[in-house]
Amino acid sequence: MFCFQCEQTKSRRGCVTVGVCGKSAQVAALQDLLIYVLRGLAMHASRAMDMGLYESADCDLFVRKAMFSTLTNVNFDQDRFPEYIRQAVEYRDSIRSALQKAYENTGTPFPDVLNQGPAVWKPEKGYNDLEYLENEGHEVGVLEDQDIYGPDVNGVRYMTIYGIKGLAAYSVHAESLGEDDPLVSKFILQTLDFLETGDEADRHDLGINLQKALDVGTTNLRVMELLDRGHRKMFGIPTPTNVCTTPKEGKCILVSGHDMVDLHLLLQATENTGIHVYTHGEMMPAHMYPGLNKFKSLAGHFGGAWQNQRIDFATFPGPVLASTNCVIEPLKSYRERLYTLNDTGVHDVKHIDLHNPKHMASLLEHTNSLPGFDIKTAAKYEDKKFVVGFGREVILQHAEQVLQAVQNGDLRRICVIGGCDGSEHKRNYFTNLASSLPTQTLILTLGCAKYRINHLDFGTLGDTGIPRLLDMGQCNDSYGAIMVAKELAGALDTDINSLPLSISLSWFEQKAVAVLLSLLSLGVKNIKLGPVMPAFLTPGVRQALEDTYGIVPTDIRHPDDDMEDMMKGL
Ligand code: FS2
Ligand code: SF4
Repeated sequence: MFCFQCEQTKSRRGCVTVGVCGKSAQVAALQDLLIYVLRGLAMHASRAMDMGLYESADCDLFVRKAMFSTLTNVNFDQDRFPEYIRQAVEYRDSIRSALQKAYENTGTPFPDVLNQGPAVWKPEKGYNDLEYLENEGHEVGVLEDQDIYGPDVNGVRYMTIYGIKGLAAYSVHAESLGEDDPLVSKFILQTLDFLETGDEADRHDLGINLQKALDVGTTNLRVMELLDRGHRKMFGIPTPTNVCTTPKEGKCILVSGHDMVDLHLLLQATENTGIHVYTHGEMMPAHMYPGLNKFKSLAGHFGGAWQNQRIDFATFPGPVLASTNCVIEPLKSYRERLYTLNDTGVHDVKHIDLHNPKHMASLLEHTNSLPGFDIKTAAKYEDKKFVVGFGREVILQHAEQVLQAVQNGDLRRICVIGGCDGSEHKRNYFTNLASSLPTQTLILTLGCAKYRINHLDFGTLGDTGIPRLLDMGQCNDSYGAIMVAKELAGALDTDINSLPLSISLSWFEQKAVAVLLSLLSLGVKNIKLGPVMPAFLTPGVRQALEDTYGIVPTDIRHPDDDMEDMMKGL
C-alpha cells in the first residue's frame, strides 16, 4: 500500500504497510481500486454529457458517496468495498452502452481511449475474492501514477483528487439536506476524466494541474454555500447557545461525526421516550440550531474531539453512532455498542440506516437494555461552559461594532484558528498560538480544531461585550467564515487580503484540503498551514505555493513567532 492523503501519514512521507489511522493494506488497495474504477466511470460520463446522453442523478450521488467512503477515518470495512466497486462498474457500463449505441448510429468509431485502463477494467474473478481485488488495487495506486507523471505533478494531481473527495463529502451532506446542484457532479466527473484522458501535454503540466486544483476550490465554495443553505433551511439560523456537558440521569445515545440529518431523525424518535441524546466531537454545533435544540431529548455534549473517542466511547453507558468521520477501530469494550451510518464503516460493527424504522426500533431497544447514566456517575462530569452558535449572521450583526473597534485600535486583528484536530502532541501549537494573541484580537474557530482552544477563557473584546472566541460551527461551516471576511471587506471597500485578518489552518484530512483550495481560489494570501505540510506536495510545489500565495508551514516550535507574524499581517 501507499497512502499519503492525510496529515498524520507515516514519517511525513506515506503509510506503506498499515495506515497510522489503522487502515489495512487491503482496505487501502480496495479504496485505490474504487477510485480507479470511478475514473473509468468519469471518462464515459464526461463524454456522455457532451453528447447530451447523461442523465443520472443516482449515479451522481453514488460517485460522491463512493468518494466519501475513501476519506480518512470514514470506512475501514473491507467487506463494503466490493459493492462500491461493483456499482461503479455497473454505472460505467450502462453509460458505456448508451455511448456505444450513439457512436454506432452516427457511424463514428468508438474512442480508443475508452478501450483501455479504467474504462474497461472488470473483475475477472468476480467481486467475492477480496485477495484478488486487493491485488488489482495494488496495481493502480499513487506510486503507479508517480512513475508516469513524476512527483511534482503527481502530488498536485492527488491534491485535486483529495480536494474532490472533500467536496464530495460536503456535497453528500448538502444533498441530504435537500440542496444539490448538478454542476457539482459535472465538475467532479469532468475533472476525473481530465486526469485520465485530458490532453497529454496538459496532464503533465504543473501550472495546468495547479489550476485544476484551484477549480476544485471554486466548486467547493458552491458546495459549501449549498450546505450552509441546507442547514439553515432545515434547522434555522444558528444562535449563541450554552452547551451542557453534565450528563443527565437516564438512558442515552451518543452521536459523533457531522450528519445533522441523522441527529434530527434520532431526536424525533427519542423525544418523550426518556432517552437522552448527546453529541460528540464535530456534532457539538448541533446545539446552535433552533430546529435541533428545541428537542428535549438533546441533552448535552459528551467528550472531546474525535481522537479521544476510545476513552469517551468506552465510558459512555449507551450506544454510540458514528455518522461520518472521524471514526477509528473500536476497543473491544464498546465495539458491540458502536454503530456506523451512511458511508462510514468498521469491519464487524453494526451498520444501520436511521431512515429505516426497524433499524431505529432496534437501536432504541438496545439503548434501553444498556445502563445509561446514574445520578452518581453523571455528577462526576463538570460543566465545561462551551458556547457555540456564532454563525455568520450573528457575527455580521456586530459588523459595525467590529469595524468601529478596528478603526479606534481596540481590535488589531481577527484570527481564524480552525480546521481539524488530531492526536499528535504538536497540535498543542494551536493552543499556544491562541493563548499568545494580544487581547485586542478576535478568534474565529470552527471544525474539531476548536477543541484545542475552547476550554480557555479569552474574555471579551474591550468593552464591546463580544466574546473574543467565536465558535462558528463544524468544519462543514467554513463557508460562514469566508462570508464574514467577504462582507467585512465589502463594508471597508477593500479585498480580503487587505483586512486585518490572519488564518492559521489546522489540517488533517481531505475536507480541509478542499477548504484550503477554496481559500486559494479566492486569492487569500499568507495562510499558515499546519501542524505539518501535506506529504503529497513536493518541496518544489510547496515553494511555488509559498511564492504565489504566501502559504507557509506553522512554526510548531515557536507559536509566539507565528503570533507576531500574524499581528504584522505576514
Ligand atoms: Fe474533524 Fe475528522 Fe470535520 Fe475532519 S472530526 S478531522 O474528518 O471533518 O474536521
Ligand atoms: Fe496513512 Fe492517512 Fe492514508 Fe490513513 S489516511 S493510511 S493515516 S495517509
